[in-house]
Amino acid sequence: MRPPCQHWRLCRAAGRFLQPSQPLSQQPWQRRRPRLGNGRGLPESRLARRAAAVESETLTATTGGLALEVRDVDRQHSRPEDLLRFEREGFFACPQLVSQEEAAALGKLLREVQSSEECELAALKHQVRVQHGSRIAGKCRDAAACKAKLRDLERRGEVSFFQYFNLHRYSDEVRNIAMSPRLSFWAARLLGVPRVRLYQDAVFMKRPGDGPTEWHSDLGLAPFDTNSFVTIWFALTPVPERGGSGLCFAIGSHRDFALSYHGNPEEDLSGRYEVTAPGGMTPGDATFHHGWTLHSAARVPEAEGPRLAWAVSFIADGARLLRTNPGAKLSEQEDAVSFEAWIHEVKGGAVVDHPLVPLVPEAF
Ligand SMILES: O=C(O)CCC(=O)C(=O)O
Repeated sequence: MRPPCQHWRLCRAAGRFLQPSQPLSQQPWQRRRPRLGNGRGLPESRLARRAAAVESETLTATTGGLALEVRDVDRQHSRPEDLLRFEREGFFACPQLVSQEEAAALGKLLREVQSSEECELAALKHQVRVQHGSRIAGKCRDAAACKAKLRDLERRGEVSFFQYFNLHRYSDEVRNIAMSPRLSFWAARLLGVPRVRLYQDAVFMKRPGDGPTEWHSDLGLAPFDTNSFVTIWFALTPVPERGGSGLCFAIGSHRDFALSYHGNPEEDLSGRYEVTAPGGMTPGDATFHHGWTLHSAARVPEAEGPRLAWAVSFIADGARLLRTNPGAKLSEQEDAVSFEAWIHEVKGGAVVDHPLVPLVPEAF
């Protein structure tokens, strides 16, 4: 039996799903994940050059000693009945998608990259942008200025958790892992498509005292006219069976077409879905969720250390950009960092074929 996960009621507002414990007018309209400054991390030209170089090179998937090839167990665990479950429920748990040793190496690599001055500053700016808006974030030139903007919020326990977006744009090693055969095998299998593109990755660091992850679905924050979007979420630190901060899922919410068709944006969705969490996780365990699946995560208990997770999101190759002014529509979304650098180079309604949304080499 799946353990119930009932820490929040669900409510729908303007397409987002938030904690109704706050008055609706004060809802952040986001999952309160910080956004990265200007969304680029690196200068655009450097980014594009790096992206193009990696796309044209053959990926060996052996990065820093970490080889994420497709294993027999991956094929065995992606039988038609497993894929059907994902299709019906909108998520799927995959114990040891990477082994504990691989998870330790991955965690070490990600921590190294995220702790670079460049990434730390980007994460801090993102946090300021989420909490104070882009105008104020734009004025924060360095880490000290960002921290000063966050200090009072932190004192009041109002800082949400830290996010380090798109580390694959800073590190070829991270990029090779995000685009490895094992991850793309699963992404393509679950979506039922021949090829996928890497859209974004993010390390989510939630410390005791940080906020919860509010109910949301990833596709609501992304500029694609597609339903083919999947996220792989890795635990990099243990998630305890009870009181942990793994993801909770609203079962079947990704195919609740009646809600988007007939629903009322202010509706309280409590009781509409069965809500579940895969329970305790050890580093290397992963969950996959569909782009429309509503998900959330609790705060980290005071007695614990920071919870680290890495999420990698893919879209089907061939997915199109939203037709009408997607940049403007989504520019205040917290995931804008993942598309700001390239969205103006793709026409509305066109197939997304851009080096910053790289096509993953076929893995199987
Ligand atoms: O790790 C979290 O708490 C949030 C993760 C999330 O929202 C996602 O992977 O889409």
